[in-house]
This record gives sequence, C-alpha cells and structure tokens, in this order.
Amino acid sequence: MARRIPEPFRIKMVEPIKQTTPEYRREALQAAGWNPFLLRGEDVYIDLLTDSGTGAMSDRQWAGLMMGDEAYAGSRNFYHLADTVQALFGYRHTIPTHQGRGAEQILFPELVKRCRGDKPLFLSNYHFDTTKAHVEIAGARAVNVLTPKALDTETAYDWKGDFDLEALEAAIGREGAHNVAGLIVTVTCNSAGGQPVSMPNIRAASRIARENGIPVIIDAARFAENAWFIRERDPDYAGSSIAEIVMEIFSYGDMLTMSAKKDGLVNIGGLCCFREDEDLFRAVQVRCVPMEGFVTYGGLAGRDMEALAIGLKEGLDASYLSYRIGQVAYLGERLREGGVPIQTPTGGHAVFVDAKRLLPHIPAEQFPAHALACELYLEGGIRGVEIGSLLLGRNPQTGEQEPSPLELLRLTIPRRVYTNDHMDYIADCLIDVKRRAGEIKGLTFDYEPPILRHFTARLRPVA
Ligand code: PM9
Repeated sequence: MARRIPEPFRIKMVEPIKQTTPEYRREALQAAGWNPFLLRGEDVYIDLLTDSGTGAMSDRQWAGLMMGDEAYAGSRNFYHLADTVQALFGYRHTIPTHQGRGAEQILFPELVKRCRGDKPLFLSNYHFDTTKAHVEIAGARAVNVLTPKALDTETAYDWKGDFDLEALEAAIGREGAHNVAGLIVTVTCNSAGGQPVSMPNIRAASRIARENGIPVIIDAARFAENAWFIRERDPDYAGSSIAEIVMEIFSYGDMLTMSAKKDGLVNIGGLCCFREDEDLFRAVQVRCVPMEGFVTYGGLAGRDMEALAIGLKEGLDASYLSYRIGQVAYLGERLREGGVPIQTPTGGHAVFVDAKRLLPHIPAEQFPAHALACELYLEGGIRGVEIGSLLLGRNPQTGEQEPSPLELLRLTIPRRVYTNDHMDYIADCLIDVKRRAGEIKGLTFDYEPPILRHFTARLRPVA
C-alpha cells in the first residue's frame, strides 16, 4: 500500500470543540427545524457543512494580516493581490469581491446584457447553487451538460467533472449560440462530487465556445485541487508543476469568478478577473461600486486581500495538496470498507455519500440525503450537507419539485483543520447510521423559502 502523506505542517494553536449528548442534539435539531444549516455552530462537534471559509490560515497568512493597508482606494494589498492573479492565472484585470457570489452578481448581469439573443442562458458542466441563482436573478437560464458518467456513483472514472461535449454542442445548436451568454467551467465540479475536469475536456469545451463566439468563465473555487488531479491522473502532465497546469487551465478562459474561501485558503474573499477584455472589466467595475464596494477592495479589508494573495500561492504547494486530497481519500476508503456507498473515486474537497443507495425507501420529495444529514448529526454531532433534491429546488417555470439525478450527503473537509482521528470518528458514526438505515424517515416542509430554500427551510420527519 502507498504510504499516506502526513500533514505538512505543525499545529500552533487549537480551538476546543464541544461534545454533546444524543438528547442534547435531538433538542438542538428540533429547534433548528431539522435543518443542520440552522444549528448553532457551537452545537456541532465536527463541522463538515462546507470547506468554504472554514480552513486554517498559515502563520504567514496571519503575519500578512498585520500588513493590512486599510486605504479606501489603491491599498498596497490590492496591488499585491492583482500582481498575484497576473502571475498565477495570466489575467490582467482584477476586481476583489466579498466572496464568490459577489463576483457572480456583478458579472452575470453584464454578460446577459451583452448576449446577442433574447432567450439568454448559461451552459456549464454544473452550476453551483448560488451560481444558478445569480444566473436566474440576471434573467437567464442555467443549463448543465455534465458527463453522464458522474451519475453512476459506483463506477470509478477519473474525470467525473467533465463536460459532455456532444451535449454541449447539441445545446448550442438547439438554443442558438446567440442566446448563450457564457460557458461556465466549474473546477473542480462541486455538485458532481468535487470531481476534476480533465485538461483535454477544458480545452475542447473552450474551443467549442470560442468557435461560437461564447465567452468562457472559469468558476475557479477549487482550481488548485483540479490541477493536482490533472498532475496525478493525466500522464501528459506528470512532469508539470501545479503552477504550470493552473496557467494552462486559465489560458482556456476569458475571465474567472472565484470563491477564494476554498483554494484561496482564506476565511472570506472572492475575485472577478479578466484576461484582457477591458470594456467588460470597466462595465463590471461600475457594478462593483454600489454592490461590493470601491473597485480596489470590493468588500474586503486590506488585510483580507493580503492573506488571500499569500493563500493563493500557498495553495499550489504539491505536498499540501497531496496531504489534503489524501485525507479526503482516507475518509472515503474507511467508508467504502464499512459498506457505505459513496461517489467513486472520492473528490478533492469532500466525500459524497450516495443516499439514494443507502436509503432507497425514501423518495426524492422527502429528501433522503437531508434525512441522512440529520441522522449523522444525531448520531455523532457531525454536520454534513445535502446536495440533492432539496438543494435543486423547484422548476422555476412549473413550480414542480423535480427529482435530482443524485441524492448526496456531502461530508466536506475543511482545509488544515481536522486530523485523521476525526476522519475515523466520522466513518465509525456513519457506519453505525447505516446499520439502522431502514428505520430512517424522510422529511417534509414546515416552511419552504421561495429561493435557495435549503439554507433556511424548516422541516419535520414524515409521520
Ligand atoms: N460553495 C460550498 O459549500 C459555499 C456556499 S454553500 C454552503 O460548496 C462554486 C463551485 C462553489 C461556491 C460555493 C460558489 C459561491 C461558487 N462556485 O460561497 O459565494 O462551490 O464564496 O462562492 C460553497 P461563495
């Protein structure tokens, strides 16, 4: 067996976490309307809700916080950040934003405005939920053209984040290139299981878009993890550095949106950057001022931008990425050994448990993966998150609940935070939940918000 990569860091500071009883957790979940999003963080023992803004910063980043130049306009931290973007991605124009959705909200309306057709849509391997929401708020539709291989969680495939290139071309033919406001390349593909997109696929999707005059946007939240997978799995890149792979990925895009709270290794921040389109950059800057803040801070303090500039570079370190993705794989391996069905292979930032296979008796409209999330919290104080029908929401045209192709419980691993002892505990708890899977009930709404409902919905177990 290959030797596991241990943590390439020492722990300098710790945060005590609270352990609770099953009775305490049942009351807490009841009070939270059977929605783990509404739990108090301190009532969670191991928090796997998200890898977004939950990582630990390095000593260098903490030192960077002290270097914050809190000038309203033109701080040195902004220039450090913009220079880092240029050096890593080759993009000339940088707008900082408060997080990823900040970038989406200032960019997408401008792309829709520039779209030549009157039925605008975006195509993506898979739109993340806030991305889809911002596409729809901008008056467009979000259409996914993901490889069907991603839907078969049992069969391993190296590139489950890939576009289905035939479906992409068919969608452009069907909808008309003039209606496609943008092609969004999500690396890694979060909703498919943190799965990587291969370099040839990114290259081909970008070529198809460019031949049709469609702008290419890289949704770059987990760009470094995607680059690591390319180096590991594609023999053509085995001798490349992560930085070289990153530079090539971004050469296929015209602009990027980034939630920097993931591979940027910071607790808050985002980016909206452009390779060279100065007109679009200026138009988006105009939107930035009223929505995010002045164009050289976009909702961030100078110190936040400094930590991000450092984090973007640190996140490319191959030994860090090997440890990071190795830890996710370790949890996946433990679960697989325990007979828990998971998306195979494991992704970059999370293990995705296949709740459709674990709880086949719970129909989509009773949210099997959400029910599993609740049971895992009751079992061990562990908070995961549903990626399935609850997150998908209703069809905006018909108002109908459509079943999601995948019903997944995402166990999202924060960066540099938990040890493999925590991973063992998580696996033990979930294996115990699996033993009583047949007794688990589905959930129904007490309150259903009209949009992004999974964040604030209140539910109860069906009678
Ligand atoms: N992703 C996640 O947990 C955080 C929000 S939901 C708890 O996976 C992609 C691929 C994302 C993403 C956020 C965003 C939005 C865009 N694209 O959360 O606004 O995974 O920084 O980024 C979350 P922000």
